[in-house]
Amino acid sequence: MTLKEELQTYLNKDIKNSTLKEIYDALIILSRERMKTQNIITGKRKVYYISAEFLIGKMLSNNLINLGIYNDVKDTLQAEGISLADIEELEAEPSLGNGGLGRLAACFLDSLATLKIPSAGIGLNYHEGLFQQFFKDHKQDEEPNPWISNTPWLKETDCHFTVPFKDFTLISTCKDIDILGYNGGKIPLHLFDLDSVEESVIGEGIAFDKTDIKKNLTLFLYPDDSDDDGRKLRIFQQYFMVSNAAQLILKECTEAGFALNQLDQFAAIQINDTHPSMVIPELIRLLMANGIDFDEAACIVTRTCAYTNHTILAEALETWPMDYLEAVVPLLVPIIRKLDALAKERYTDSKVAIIDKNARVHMAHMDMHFGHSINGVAALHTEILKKSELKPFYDIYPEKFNNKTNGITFRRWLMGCNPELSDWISSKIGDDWKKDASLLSELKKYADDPVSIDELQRIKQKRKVAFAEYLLKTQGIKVDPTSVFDVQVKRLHEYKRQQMNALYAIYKYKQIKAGYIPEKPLTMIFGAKAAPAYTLAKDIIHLILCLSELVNNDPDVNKYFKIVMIENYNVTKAEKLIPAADISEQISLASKEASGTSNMKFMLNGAVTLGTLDGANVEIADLVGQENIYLFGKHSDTVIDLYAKQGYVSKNYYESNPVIKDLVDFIVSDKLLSIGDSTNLNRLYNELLNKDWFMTLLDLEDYIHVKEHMLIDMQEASNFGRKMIINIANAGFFSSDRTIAEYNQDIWHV
Ligand code: 26Q
Repeated sequence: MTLKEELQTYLNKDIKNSTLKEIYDALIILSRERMKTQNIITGKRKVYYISAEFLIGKMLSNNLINLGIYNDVKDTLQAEGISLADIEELEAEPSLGNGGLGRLAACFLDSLATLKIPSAGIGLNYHEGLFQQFFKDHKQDEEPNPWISNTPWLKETDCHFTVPFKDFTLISTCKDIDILGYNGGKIPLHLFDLDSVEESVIGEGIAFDKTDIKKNLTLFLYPDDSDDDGRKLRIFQQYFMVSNAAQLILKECTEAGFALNQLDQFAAIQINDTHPSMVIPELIRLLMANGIDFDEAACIVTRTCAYTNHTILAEALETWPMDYLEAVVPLLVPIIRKLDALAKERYTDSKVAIIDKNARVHMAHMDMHFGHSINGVAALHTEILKKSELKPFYDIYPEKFNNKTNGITFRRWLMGCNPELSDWISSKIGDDWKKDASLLSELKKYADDPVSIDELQRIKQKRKVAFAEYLLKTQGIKVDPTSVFDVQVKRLHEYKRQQMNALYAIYKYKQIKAGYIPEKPLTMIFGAKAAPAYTLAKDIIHLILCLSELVNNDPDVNKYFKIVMIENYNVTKAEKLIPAADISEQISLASKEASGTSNMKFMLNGAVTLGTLDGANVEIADLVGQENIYLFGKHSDTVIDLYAKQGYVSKNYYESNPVIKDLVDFIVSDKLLSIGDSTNLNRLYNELLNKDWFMTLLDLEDYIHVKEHMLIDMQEASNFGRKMIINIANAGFFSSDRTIAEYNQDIWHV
């Protein structure tokens, strides 16, 4: 049977007489049937990747790619005048993540399956996920993000566990999503949930009754933790996740024929940041309940668990007050106290204590004492962990520290989102790069070939036209597809310095107003969600939206310059935008961005990085060479030194540099105040002037200078095209297949 015939059997009619929804449904059945025949990847030893987030994105195209029928499906539909892209619109994007850490977990599952490593992901099935972002009055508005009814991939299972909290126990359910490997085979993503959860407890926006745990437990990812109930709810969620994980792992250990004291021979558990850290005491508790004594249980668990750190920001390293733990998970309290006592017996330095003098439990400290591996996510990040942030731990456990530079799956971030570029690469160097990404380096020989450069730029141009159409359709904003697409998309955080980019936008606006018309028009594109309680992040969004209103409606300016903020930036939008980007903005304050992964996606799609020497940008720069990346700003050691000496005073930069003063003052100019809200704009203005904790003004002048230089270079298309090819040719290192192979070799040994 041909694919067309097969589809028509499921449709019960011709493709051309079917609606998009009918074709979508038929494609889902077809994929599911094929997925059923794929074997679950099994073996003697198994990796469990526990994570609060799995930002997996839509699955249909990805599944078709990994089943090896994507092109066949696309061509079959195309022959009937139907675009697969239109069909994809019908699938909801699972809302199970927030940013880099969650998307990394999703890329890792794809690579685990592709490398045929027996493994499973374990997380929670948030019904409303991360909030949906809307813009209203130039501000972020938050709404629930229901996605489950529009995804066909969640499978019911008959797996249930009993989770004991202080005042009640809950019976879990488990929904699975199959993750396919590129060469066949599949692994499960287990998403634990509760049958009693009720959307009806949600009131205005994303507000809800935080105390009704049975109804709210798996409603939202990262519920507001600005009050006690919110913080406790997060502990409820975390414990629910890890207790289910621990019970499942022990059950599978036994079923695989291992005794529980052989757990470390059967399982390798990766703790994705500190959100799943309570799996350590929970496993010890369960092992003890099975007759293993505490000391032995602690040793077994230490050999089984490994911890990944994703951030250097102290405020993101979770610490929980002991009395919260008493109130939510009292069964863990004696175990955590014993672990703390053991650690204190071994090491007297108070900096490495699990429970500090304020009776707060440092989750990462528990991971580092009672896990066998501690890894950072890019070379610079791991070095900073060793030298400063986690130095006391490096001093006692140097052998535990290792680096695993992040990666991305090329199935989604090239073959799926940019099929034309993918085909072009294959036309140059053959198909083998799809299985061995390092082969992309063979593209280097085309870097000076004018025909290849021209072909590549035509592909980029098509993506830009397509994105411009999408933007018009979805947000009613018209942009010039021949303009430079300058893109910064990531969670909104001061350290990522979207505010610095916004100050550049003010600079450009003023330049054009003063008659300095750019040779090539510029479109600045932002996309970011701010945590709902992060006031300053929301002020920055407000500034960007006000600037967008001002610039896009000024007839002197809008022919040459526009500013767009993508509403509700997510994986689906990233897949459309990243292939269309010319400039990849990676402008975090050096030392603060652990790795970044969008930097890798942009590079792979032929955008050139404008960035600081931070996170994985350092490795990108090493790979492509100085002439193929635009670097600016102070280096991480200078920044770390400034923090240590409290040597940065933003006002000095403001007062001594008239250009900087002029740009910052514009935030509270009449022009902007007539568009925006004076409370928000003044707060941001005062912050930049009087605090500016992430040193925006430190690098602003250099940033403007280098960005202007980059824009001038872009006027010479062939020279810039060379840089694009060199970037793609060097992106192979950033395949998550490489990253996962390293985790396996150094940490998991499966
Ligand atoms: C902590 C405490 C209370 C509430 C929330 C949190 C919290 C939530 C999410 C802390 C951290 C996160 C997410 C962090 C994250 O996404 N980190 C990113 O991880 C990527 C993958 O390693 C890196 O590339 C990025 O550099 C890093 O920012």
